[in-house]
Amino acid sequence: MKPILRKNQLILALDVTDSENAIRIIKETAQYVDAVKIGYPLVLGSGLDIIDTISEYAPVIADFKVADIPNTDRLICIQAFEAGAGAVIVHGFTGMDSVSECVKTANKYHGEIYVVTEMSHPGAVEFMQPKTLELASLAVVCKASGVVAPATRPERVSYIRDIVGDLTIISPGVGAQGGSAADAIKAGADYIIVGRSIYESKNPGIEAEKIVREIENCR
Ligand code: OMP
Repeated sequence: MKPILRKNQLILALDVTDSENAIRIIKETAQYVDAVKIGYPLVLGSGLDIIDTISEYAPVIADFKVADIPNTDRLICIQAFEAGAGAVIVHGFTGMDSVSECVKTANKYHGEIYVVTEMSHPGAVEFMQPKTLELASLAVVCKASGVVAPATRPERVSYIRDIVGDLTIISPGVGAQGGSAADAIKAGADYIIVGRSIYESKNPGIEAEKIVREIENCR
């Protein structure tokens, strides 16, 4: 995969379900995004081959939130990397053996693993937030490339930054979920993940450019 360069600091969450729409949106936004995050909506809607198609425009992060026993995790990660993904998002609550297996598999493909720490939605405070320290620490111990941290709570991005040191932080929750790109970047996120504000917009390219300018202005 092409390396994810810290250029625009924007990752597009391409959560549409049909390939035609997905290709239209990435064509309009490719110049503004550093990577595209593809998850279950698009893969289940249009097949795993969409990863390869989209990776012609930008590196792909497969958001499969892998959360199983090590062997099943390994099999899922192999499918994602073989399909052309450069990175896979995994859950950490399954424990060190599961996350380590994902990292080991990623290393064979020169790929990356991102571990979810605290999610961006309100329900994340129920069970995840009390374990953020452990989940973020696990990412460090397992030598993951980075973590996912909530742009909806910039103070938690700062907290997570202190735990993970120089690991990459990718941060969803901007726009539709109420978070601000500038606040998350100032709090220590390396990349902002944005979905609906871009792909539901009449002009995804203009919307993506607007977010990139906002990030530039807060550097
Ligand atoms: P929008 O809310 O439409 O901008 O999309 C956010 C994207 O980030 C979606 O693909 C979510 O599945 C994803 N996401 C979160 O919103 N919150 C999280 O805590 C973690 C993720 C993720 O792992 O990407």
